[in-house]
Amino acid sequence: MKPSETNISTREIFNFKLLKEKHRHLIERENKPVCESNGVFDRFEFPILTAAHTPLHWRYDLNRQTNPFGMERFGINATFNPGAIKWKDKYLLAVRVEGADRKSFIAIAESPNGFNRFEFWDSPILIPQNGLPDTNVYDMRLVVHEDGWIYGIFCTERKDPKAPKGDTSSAVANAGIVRSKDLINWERLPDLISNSSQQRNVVLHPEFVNGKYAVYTRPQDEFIEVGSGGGIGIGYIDHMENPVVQDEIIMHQKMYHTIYELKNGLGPAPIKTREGWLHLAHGVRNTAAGLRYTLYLFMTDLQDISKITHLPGGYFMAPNDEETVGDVSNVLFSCGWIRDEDETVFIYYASSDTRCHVAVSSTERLIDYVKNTPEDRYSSAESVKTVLELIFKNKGLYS
Ligand code: M1P
Repeated sequence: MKPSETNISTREIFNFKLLKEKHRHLIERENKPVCESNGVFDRFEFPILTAAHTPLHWRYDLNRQTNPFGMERFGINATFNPGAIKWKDKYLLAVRVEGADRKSFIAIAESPNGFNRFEFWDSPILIPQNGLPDTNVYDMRLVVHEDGWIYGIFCTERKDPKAPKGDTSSAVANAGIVRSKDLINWERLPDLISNSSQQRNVVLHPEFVNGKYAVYTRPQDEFIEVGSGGGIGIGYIDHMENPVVQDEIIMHQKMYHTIYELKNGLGPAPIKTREGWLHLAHGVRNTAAGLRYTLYLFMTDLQDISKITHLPGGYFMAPNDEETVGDVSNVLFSCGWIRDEDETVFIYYASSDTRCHVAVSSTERLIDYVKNTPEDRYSSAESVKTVLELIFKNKGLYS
């Protein structure tokens, strides 16, 4: 029977109380780890944040008089690519929230334990504008720097002023910078000044290096294509109030027939361990079905932070089951992780530009992974040799 054939009007069916109960139920849902057979990390049963987790008062006019049909007034399309920090004993994510209008904004969500009951703060962050208004902002990496500020570096996207008439899609990406002491009041600094026409995936290193700020960059020639300059870069800044990147070099180049053949970019700021700085990044390759984004790990030297000391071959994490499908399918992307006091590492990642997940590991497990996973040897024959070495090592240990 169609609703119009019943005697009950939509107005009578709509029930704000029920809507609130369902929303609360979703936020308080249990979330258990799912043991992976690879021994490196454990995923969790459910995504930790989806569009449906966003507060009802962001989406609905909750006044029956002005919203008699109980319509959503502001649609939310997705929640993804969160930055992360532990702050005052709470696990905080700076989430990329994308409206139905395609504009992204950043909102903080908080959990008491790092793996469930993530709940958005009352309102999203209103990022102050500098000279050139942002059209779109996304992918904020949060870093507590040793200078005492919490920095948020994000991508700011604007229409390309050089786009020919009629070209309504060419854009310019750069790194926008804000800082705060309380995550509520944000100061906008000038955008990154570098030699590249575009930058994305810019991440601040948490410590000074020879008295300077160090930034990981990803110079690119075009908005999507990195072109000739691709790779994860590193450069140095004297003062964040005038963020001019000096001495930028590429420390991890994209490479033929690897998981980062087309492009790569750093995820969150690195974690300092006794063995070196642990890095999480994404690598992109092309397939007949479109781009495939996977996550990989590497380690850099404690003294020379531009020197890679360990680079396991292949991906660390790839889209799995439900994760393969979404607005931009076949994508895993990460901007945040938290190393806890007991050395648990919460890895926050998003799947297919749609939803946020967590996987759990530990500093020890990740160090073991980067040190003992064989490197990519760049050909099928060499990969077979890697397998043969393991088979030989295991002789007598199986069956
Ligand atoms: O759609 C996948 C990702 O594409 C961009 O990342 P990158 O520049 O590294 O390719 C970003 O728009 C990112 O937000 C998005 O998840």
